[in-house]
Amino acid sequence: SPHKLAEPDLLNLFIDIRKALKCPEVDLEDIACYYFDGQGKVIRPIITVLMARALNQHVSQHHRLLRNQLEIAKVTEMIHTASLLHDDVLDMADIRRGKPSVTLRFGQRKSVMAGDYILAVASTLLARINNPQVTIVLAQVLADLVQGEFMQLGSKENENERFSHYLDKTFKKTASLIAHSCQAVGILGGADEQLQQVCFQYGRNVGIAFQLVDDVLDFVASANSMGKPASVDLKLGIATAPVLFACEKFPELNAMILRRFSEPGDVTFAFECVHRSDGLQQTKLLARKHCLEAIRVLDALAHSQEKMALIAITDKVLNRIR
Ligand code: 2DE
Ligand code: MG
Ligand code: MG
Ligand code: MG
Ligand code: MG
Repeated sequence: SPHKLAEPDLLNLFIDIRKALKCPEVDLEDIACYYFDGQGKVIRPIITVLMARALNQHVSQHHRLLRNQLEIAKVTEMIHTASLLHDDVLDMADIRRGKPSVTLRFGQRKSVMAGDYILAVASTLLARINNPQVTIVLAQVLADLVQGEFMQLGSKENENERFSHYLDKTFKKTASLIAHSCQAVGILGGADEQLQQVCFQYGRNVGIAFQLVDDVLDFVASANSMGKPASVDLKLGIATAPVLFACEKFPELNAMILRRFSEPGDVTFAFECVHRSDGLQQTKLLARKHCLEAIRVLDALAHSQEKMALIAITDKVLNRIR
């Protein structure tokens, strides 16, 4: 399985991250380390490591994972975790990975600062890689995360622009990190521009599929199964793909999207519409299309076990329940 194949490379991932986060301010260190407890899915580091190995097979005679490529796996998990510390403040989410979120346990201010601290340490690890192109690529991720989060605060007035706005936002808030992490290991492995694009497009498509599934799970899964709050997107005023698809059958939703489901009954009504339309199936179908595209771009890579694992990951992304 993809997990088993990447495991030997990732054995020390959390130990190394926790080591990097050590600091004299013990509370800060503890809070920053709170999610580096081995309970996460580690999907980003797994993809990063598998991409590095699949790619190296193609461009070098050595076929081994380069030390710097493993640093990217660390940096990517740290950026992801920092974004969760901030995300749970913005979303007022009190559980994450089945335990009290940092913001619930330690308060909003400490959650924001610990997120900042993780980013600060991650930027040191990134700088030590000493490759300007890699730094630029991952700095772009930070800008994308904030832009994506900002885009989510408003809705497009024009109904025709709404879906492309949603996809653009989805790339920025979720897919950019995976896409650019894949590109970064490509750069470090010596991939030319064309091969870097293969890495990037695989990550972009898997990342978009991942968030599409996240947005479906928000409607169908329980908080218990996901380890984080369920049915929250509408309450936060966010119209995700299932709602946008449901608009075709229930045009009344358009007004509610614009007012961000702020009037009494809006959330319940929209929830019903999603379940009475084919919005969830259409969203899953779109996720499947992105996974097929991710598999297609891998055609450019030489055969390897790791490439097969990258293909298998698309199934895990589509069928995940948490
Ligand atoms: C997760 O979406 C969103 C991730 C991006 C968060 C980015 C922020 C900008 P969800 P879940 C907060 C600042 C962060 C930086 C620069 C690190 O759907 O369902 O809310 O897991 O995720 O809560
Ligand atoms: Mg959230
Ligand atoms: Mg959020
Ligand atoms: Mg979500
Ligand atoms: Mg998530």
